[in-house]
Amino acid sequence: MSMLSFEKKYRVRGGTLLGGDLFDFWVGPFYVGFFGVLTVFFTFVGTAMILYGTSLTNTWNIWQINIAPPDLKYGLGLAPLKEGGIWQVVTVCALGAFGSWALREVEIARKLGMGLHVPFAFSVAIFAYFTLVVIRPVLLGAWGHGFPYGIISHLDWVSNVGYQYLHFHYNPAHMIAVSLFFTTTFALALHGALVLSATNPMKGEPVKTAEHENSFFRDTLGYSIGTLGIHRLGLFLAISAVFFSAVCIVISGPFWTRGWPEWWNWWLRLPIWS
Ligand code: 07D
Ligand code: 07D
Ligand code: U10
Repeated sequence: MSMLSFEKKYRVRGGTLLGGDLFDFWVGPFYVGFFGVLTVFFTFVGTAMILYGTSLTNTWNIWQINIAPPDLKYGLGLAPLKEGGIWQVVTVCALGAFGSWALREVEIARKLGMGLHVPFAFSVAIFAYFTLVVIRPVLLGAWGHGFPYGIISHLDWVSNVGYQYLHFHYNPAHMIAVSLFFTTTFALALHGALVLSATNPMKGEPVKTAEHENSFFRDTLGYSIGTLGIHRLGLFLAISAVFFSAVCIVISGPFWTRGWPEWWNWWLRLPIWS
């Protein structure tokens, strides 16, 4: 990819967290940095382990590839490579790659003198993954509670774990997370539509500005959150959705072992009914 005219201006030295000047350069459009090298390393080892694990099975069908976590009998110990050890190595590599990617984002943001909002947002996704494969398995006492790495197999895991609690939709934190995900897409649709309607008006109409955008929502709802505000809200909604997802799965097992519908019995037990 050729370099855009403004890119040259912003390719400045410094801002690195580690490695000083050593990896402070670009390869094509990509900034490298110490954490770029680390990302490539973890990605390479992790992908190689997935390929090795798959070579031990009798399928190369992309949908059926499955790297399973160890049996529950191995608890929180290391398992032999072919009995879940590969999953453990892949998990370390995945966390290493995601973490390095986030830190590479931090270095790029520092170079540009920007805020750290993007790496922060990505960290929340990493936190959800960390909850699924580290926090919850540790609380339950076995790595075997992590989810398997495979396109279809990880869906089976979600379904099985869901039905283990009878009806996962009754999990209150799952309800909050789902509602926040719906709200996030609703907000993005409104925002995308509003910006397009102002900047891409009917033929012959001049391009509109934030005043029109504010007026539209004040006329419609009586209130406009504003052009900066909608981005704050979007970030807040999205990270909250993922945060409550992490909560909904970490409480399933470690803090609530029965079916989720039963949790709602607290309502029937309120003293006001007797
Ligand atoms: C569009 C950005 C691009 C990213 C993409 C994903 C890989 C995996 C690996 C063959 C929005 C790249 C995929 C590198 C290949 C191997 C070994 C992001 C965009 C295109 N899931 N999930 C998918 C992951 C979990 C669930 C698709 C990852 C949890 C359900 C893809 C993780 C639970 C459904 C995928 C992860 C869960 C999916 C599309 C990690 C609860 C679907 C993802 C690291 C969160 C959907 C066949 C997408 C599907 C789907 C990847 C975790 C549930 C394969 C990397 C355990 C119910 N998941 N997932 O567009 O079609 O994300 O599945 O945590 O229905 Mg999943
Ligand atoms: C974990 C992904 C992290 C990704 C990272 C990046 C790469 C690089 C490279 C493209 C969290 C990876 C990057 C690999 C790619 C290139 C180049 C995101 C993660 C770090 N559910 N449910 C959720 C709904 C049911 C169940 C969350 C809806 C059933 C279980 C969300 C419905 C039962 C779990 C959600 C529904 C059930 C969940 C997922 C509807 C099954 C979880 C979002 C309409 C019978 C999971 C933390 C998320 C969770 C989860 C939504 C139904 C079970 C709120 C809308 C009733 C067991 N469900 N669910 O967490 O909370 O994203 O995980 O029916 O574990 Mg559910
Ligand atoms: C937003 C915005 C806004 C904008 C925007 C955007 C949000 C208003 C101003 C941005 C939004 C978009 C562009 C829209 C589309 C985006 C999505 C829908 C999100 C999902 C994105 C994707 C699916 C794309 C994913 C692509 C990725 C992650 C890039 C992949 C790149 C790499 C793998 C390279 C990464 C580089 C690194 C780590 C640095 C160092 C490495 C290199 C330079 C590579 C060279 C390698 C070596 C030298 C070593 C050799 C390596 C080996 C041997 C190992 C390789 C191993 C492998 C397995 C490959 O709000 O404003 O507009 O635009």
